Amino acid sequence: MIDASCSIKACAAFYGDEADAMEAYLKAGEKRALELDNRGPISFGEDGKLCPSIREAYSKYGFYVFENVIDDEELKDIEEDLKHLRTQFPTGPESLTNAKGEPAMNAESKSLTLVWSKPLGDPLGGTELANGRHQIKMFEPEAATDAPPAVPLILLGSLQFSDACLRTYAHPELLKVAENIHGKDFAPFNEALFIKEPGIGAAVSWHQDGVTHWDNPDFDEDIHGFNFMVQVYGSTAVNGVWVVPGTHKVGKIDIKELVAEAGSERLEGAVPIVCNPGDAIICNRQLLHGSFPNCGYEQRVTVNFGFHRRSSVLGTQGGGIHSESQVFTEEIIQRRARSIGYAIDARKQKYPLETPYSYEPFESTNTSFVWNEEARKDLKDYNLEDLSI
Ligand SMILES: O=C(O)CCC(=O)C(=O)O
Repeated sequence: MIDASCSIKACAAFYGDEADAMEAYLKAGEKRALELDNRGPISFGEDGKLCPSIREAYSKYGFYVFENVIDDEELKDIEEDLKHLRTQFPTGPESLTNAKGEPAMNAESKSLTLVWSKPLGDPLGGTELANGRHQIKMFEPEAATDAPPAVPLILLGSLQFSDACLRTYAHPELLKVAENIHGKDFAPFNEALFIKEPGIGAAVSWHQDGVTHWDNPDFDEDIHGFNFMVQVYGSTAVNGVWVVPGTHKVGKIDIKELVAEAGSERLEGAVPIVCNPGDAIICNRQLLHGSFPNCGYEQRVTVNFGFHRRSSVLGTQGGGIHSESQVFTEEIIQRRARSIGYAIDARKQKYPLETPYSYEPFESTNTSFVWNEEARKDLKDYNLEDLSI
């Protein structure tokens, strides 16, 4: 595991009078996280079912760390792709060109593609953005004077910008996990990168992701789906997502009350997701989670992609966070699922010896996809139809 002890000290120092409390919180959380019985390789029984102990631990805690999912070759592929993608970023939130003055990767996008923040800021906390689900503002430490004025925190619709992320999206074992949790006709949700550079990476205030089904009479722990969080550089107590285990089962949480009870944003019982490069976390979208600004020395980039149970989205009025609110019809879901079809073929082209995942909604309708230049055009702005619930 990454040794984050220097980062923990450095991070705590940003918290002034509360430095000691922050250091103790980070250390205790890291220790508790490593004591949980919710990590190990992805494992299926002969019947193709996810190993029951994994399913039980995921259900108990609301997250599970799948270790060593992405091998070194694929990790390198992602790293190189992301390195290139960075050179295509606009120079700032208002810019349409990259550092070389060329059109930025999102210059012609109609959909929202980049969420920016001031360095070490918390752009969503305490605002009405995203349906006000980030109820409190996290402490925003002072970044170094030479930090850039704005830093990218979230890149949305990532599959149209990174072939490597597209290929990882079709990782056969991860899609088999999705099938186990949500059934063979599981539906997509959205895809994003979370970018947390050391010394500048912004916070994502405590929140639960779901917005539409809290009062649904059929409410259950899986009704708002889950995200896979593939870690490119690993994840630590300082730069990682923190979660409050078990909160995915209790309904909508009053976060302000929890903060008042804790006396600070250091929520009681929370643990960081601590893991190595190449690990992939499954994280329930109802789980209370968030991340502190990255005041440490290690970077984190999460390749995020989520899936839903089809019945959670079919006929549902979208939550309007990741896309304009509309009722999700079978046609919209099928069209949005082309990302899965293109990804499976893109992966097949790169890893011809691997057995590709077979997605039942395409098999049963005899639908096939080829990843080529036409397909690339077809994926442009695909995230306008993210199945946001
Ligand atoms: O990666 C992070 O810091 C936050 C992730 C998150 O909030 C999410 O995936 O919903």
